[in-house]
Amino acid sequence: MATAVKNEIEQLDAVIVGAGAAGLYMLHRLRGLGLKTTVIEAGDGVGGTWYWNRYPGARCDVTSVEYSFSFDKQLEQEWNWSEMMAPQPEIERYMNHVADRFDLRRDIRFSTRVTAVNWDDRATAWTVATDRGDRIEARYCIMATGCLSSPLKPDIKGIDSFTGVSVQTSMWPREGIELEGKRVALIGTGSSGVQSTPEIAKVASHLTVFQRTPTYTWPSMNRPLTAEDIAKVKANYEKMRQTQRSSRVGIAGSFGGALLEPPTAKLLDLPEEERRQKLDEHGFAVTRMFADVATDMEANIVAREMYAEMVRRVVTDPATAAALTPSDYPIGCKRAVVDQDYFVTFNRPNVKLVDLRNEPFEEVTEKGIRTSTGEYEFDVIVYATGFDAMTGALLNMNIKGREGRPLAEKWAAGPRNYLGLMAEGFPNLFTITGPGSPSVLSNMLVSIEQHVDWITECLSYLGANGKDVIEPTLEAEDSWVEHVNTVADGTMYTAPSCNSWYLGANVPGKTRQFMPYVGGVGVYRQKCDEVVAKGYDGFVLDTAKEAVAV
Ligand code: NA7
Repeated sequence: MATAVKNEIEQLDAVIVGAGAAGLYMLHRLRGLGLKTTVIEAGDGVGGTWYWNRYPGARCDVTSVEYSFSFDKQLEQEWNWSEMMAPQPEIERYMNHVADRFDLRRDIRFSTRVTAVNWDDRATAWTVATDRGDRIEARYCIMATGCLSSPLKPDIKGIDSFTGVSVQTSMWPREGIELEGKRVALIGTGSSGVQSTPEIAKVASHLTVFQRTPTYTWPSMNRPLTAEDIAKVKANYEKMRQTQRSSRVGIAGSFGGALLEPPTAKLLDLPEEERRQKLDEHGFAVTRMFADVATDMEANIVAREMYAEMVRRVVTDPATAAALTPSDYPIGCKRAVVDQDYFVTFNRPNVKLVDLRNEPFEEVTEKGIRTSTGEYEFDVIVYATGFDAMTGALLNMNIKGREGRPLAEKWAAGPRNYLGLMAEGFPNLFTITGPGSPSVLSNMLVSIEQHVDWITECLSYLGANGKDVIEPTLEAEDSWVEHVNTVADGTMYTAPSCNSWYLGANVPGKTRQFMPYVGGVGVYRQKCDEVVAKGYDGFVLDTAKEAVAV
């Protein structure tokens, strides 16, 4: 695509990258401060995750009423969620409603990608360049780029030679993909693969699921919301929001939607007979009902056996059931997947599981996929192969801080920052739900609002105190990184047998480091607030340098 080159440098107060939930709310708040702001968005619409991930079955795993903005009481009252866990089109509609309601679109540059972000010490500002020729100088730069927004396409030999339709779940076209009556391959059994499997199986003539690692997935409690449910929620929003903000994962447990606080009972305390009874009574959910499953490997192994028993109860073919059962990593290592009818789908005559551990890929061919046992022919190949999580989008933007130091260099051995919000050497650059914050371990909307509010208060404080620059000290950053690592140690998230995108383990060559903050949403909020109460403890606040004549 030819790009227009604009010579002049635009002068603004702030640039926000990304028009998902974080970018939209950030823009709204910065307007409130009177800052001249632009949002740069790669897509041609708003919604971020909910703009890109249009695959069949895409659905939020948090209760819709809780996965919503709290900043405007009228917005809360006028929007009606139709299901307990909203499907992608409904969340995308909600994001569009927010954009229109607060008149946000006029400050968003759509279909535009950031190509470089450079700190200019003399100007005390960031220069942001885009693929459409924009050059913007702004004092503040806010990355609202999301945690799961840099898609990974697997490195399989011959991947471009397939003559049918190839599609990634995270780049599903708005006009959809014709799957009716087609022979479909699905690669990947994380959340995206698990959610799309039952939906594709319903319409495809045949679905072949290629699995490298089986997944722990729990049945969703989704159901339509009644008028009574909605009325109850609307009468109680305020209390629900308070509970969310001080909770562990940003969820208040509306309609029993999630475990509000960790369980306390121990699985190992239960005699065998009672374990059986609990399994009969609660099914898969039993494996998430006991405290020691998250902390004691012995309990975790017992829970895994119970999980395997449940898979055997649902999946009729014993070999398929065995292949679908995780065995070599603990429950609680990866993000819990929530599904609707995943395992039972493998009982359909038009669905086949290929276990890549027994039958590895050899190549993608013109007609389909060849494994070590033969060639399968397809009309469509769907890649549900995940993301370069948490750091991918940030590192792809070519960010250079003080003295031209690339963020990629600073983070070569894993992300380092203070409070997940700012990194030393990168003044006035904020990351919303960055690594080192609860982010993906929480209800994202709650964590997004907390970060946006914190940043807004910070910029307002700088203005009120005649300051122009904020940057964390190296000491504050080091001690935060150490704290993030310490709280993750000893959890199932960092067990030696655990390989997750939280650890960067899904990206070849990425340093193994647990990226989100396990300490909990409430605890984290308190820590951020304490930093503010102590006059931005751990940060250096400064005034802009005089511009030097060239
Ligand atoms: P995930 O959870 O990272 O899942 C990606 C899946 O793709 C996973 O099963 C991978 O297997 C598989 N994969 C990746 N590369 C390959 C290759 N080369 N061959 C075979 N299989 C492969 O991404 P999702 O999009 O499903 O979910 C991400 C988050 O979005 C999710 O946690 C929710 O928070 C929403 P592996 O496990 O690496 O063996």
